[in-house]
Amino acid sequence: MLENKVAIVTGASSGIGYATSLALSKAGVRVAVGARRIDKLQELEKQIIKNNGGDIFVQKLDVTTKSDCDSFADAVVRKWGKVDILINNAGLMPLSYFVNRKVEEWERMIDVNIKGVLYCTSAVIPHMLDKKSGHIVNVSSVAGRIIFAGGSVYCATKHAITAFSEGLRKELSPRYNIRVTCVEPGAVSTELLESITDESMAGFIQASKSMETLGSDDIANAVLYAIQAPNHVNVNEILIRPTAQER
Ligand code: NJP
Repeated sequence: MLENKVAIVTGASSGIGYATSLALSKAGVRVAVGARRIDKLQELEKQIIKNNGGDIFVQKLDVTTKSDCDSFADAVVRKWGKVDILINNAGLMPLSYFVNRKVEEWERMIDVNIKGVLYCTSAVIPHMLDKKSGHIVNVSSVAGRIIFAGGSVYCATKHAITAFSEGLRKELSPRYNIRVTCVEPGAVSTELLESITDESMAGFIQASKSMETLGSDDIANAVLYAIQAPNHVNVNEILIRPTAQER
């Protein structure tokens, strides 16, 4: 049922975005992948072509630049005539204690984790409204549900995405047949921890690394579950933790 659907995946150059792009392509979806590291996207392109000869569109995308998001969506529509699915996945998590005043990192999180999601959603909305169908998947976090010390700003950005997803659902699903899913992963083994520069988070990093975490494929499967559901089924929220994770 996903054959020939068109999906945009942001932050597709590593981790969850990379795995989700592969999984979507395997299911027959034409994937348009965006991120800043074009070399990584080209590796993904090679892998998709080698694995299943799937259709893929690669374009550099910085989600903090609204014009980049608009031109990405426009290019996809020019190529394939539509956008069925948007996976708002790009994000970063430079955790820090607030007293350490890592202002530039707060700003980057707000720009990527919140504004990037708004810009990309805004870029695809006109195309989905036109055909009265679509599916927007926002990758939030368990940090969009709970709050922990050292995560005040990250948790704030992810709470914003959880709230935005529910607002969007209320506005778009009943009126325009556009489904909205908020995926909230716990610890997943990816490059995400590498953005942490605050040395006082060493204990958090150690604890995360010593636990049996989820793999990116586990989240890709959750995304597939939501988008494969029949059109009358709106899977709104998926919270998924490693069994070993308490918080
Ligand atoms: O992390 P990572 P994940 N414009 O670092 C991209 C959430 N999450 O897969 O631009 C465009 O491997 C970056 O691409 P590049 C998390 O909050 C995770 O774990 O080339 N893209 C890369 O592809 C995030 O929302 C865990 O550097 C930008 C991607 O983002 C999502 O999962 C737990 C960009 C990050 O890939 C994927 O993260 C959780 C920009 N300006 C939530 N800036 C977890 N891993 O434990 C960054 O609760 N990217």
